[in-house]
Amino acid sequence: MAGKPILHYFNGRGRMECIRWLLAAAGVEFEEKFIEKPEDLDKLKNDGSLMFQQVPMVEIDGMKLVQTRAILNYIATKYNLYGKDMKERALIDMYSEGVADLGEMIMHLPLSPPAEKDAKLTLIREKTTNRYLPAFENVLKSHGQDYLMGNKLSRADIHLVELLYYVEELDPSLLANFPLLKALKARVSNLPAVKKFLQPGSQRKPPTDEKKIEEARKAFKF
Ligand SMILES: N[C@@H](CCC(=O)N[C@@H](CS)C(=O)NCC(=O)O)C(=O)O
Repeated sequence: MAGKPILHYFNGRGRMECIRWLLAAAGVEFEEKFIEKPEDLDKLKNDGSLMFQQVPMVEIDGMKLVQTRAILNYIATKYNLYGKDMKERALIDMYSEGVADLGEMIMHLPLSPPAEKDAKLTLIREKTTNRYLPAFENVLKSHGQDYLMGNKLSRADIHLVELLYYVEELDPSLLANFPLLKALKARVSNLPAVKKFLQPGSQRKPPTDEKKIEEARKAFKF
C-alpha cells in the first residue's frame, strides 16, 4: 500500500493550503516536511526534487509533483472530485480558476506594503461582493441543488468553501447577501472529513500574520 503523501512547504498557508484542504476533504492523511530555512529549500533544489526549483512539492504515488494546479488536478482526479465527464470538468476548472483569482488577491494582501494595503483591501471587498460571490451564488440558484456541480461534491466546492473562510476572516459581513453560499459553507463544513480538518489541532494553518511572513521570508529569501 502506498504511504501517505508528503507535503513540502513552509509552515503556513501560502500556495499549499488549498492542497491541504483538498487532501483533507478527500479523507487522505498526509505528512508535512516544513521548509524553515534557506538550506532546507536548497537541499530539495540540489537533490533534484524540484523541477522548477520551487515548492509546493508533494510526494505522492512515487512522484514528486510540483506546480500547485497540477497537484490539485491529480488529487481531484484520484479521489473522484473532478466531475463525471469533460464538460463537468471544464465547469469545475472554470469555477476553480475564479476561486483562485480572488484567493490570490487575498493571499498576497499581507505581503503588500502598508501604504498600499487599504487600497488593496477596498479592491478585494469590491471584487468579492460585486464579482465573485454573486457569480457563485447564481450557479447555486440556477439549479437549486446542494453543490456547484449539482448533487455531487467536487473540488470546486472545497476550493470555494476554503475561500469563504478567508473572506469571512477579512469581514464576515461580506457574506451577508449570499444565503446559498452560506448554506454551502455550512454543508461542506459538516462533511465528516472537513469537520475534522476544521477542528483545532488539525494540519490547517492559521491566518498569515507578521510572524508567518517573517518565517516565509526567511525560508524563501524574499
Ligand atoms: N506556479 C508555481 C509557483 C510556485 C512558487 O512561486 N513557489 C514559491 C513559494 S510560494 C517558491 O518556491 N519560491 C522559491 C523560489 O522561487 O526560489 C506553483 O503554483 O506551484
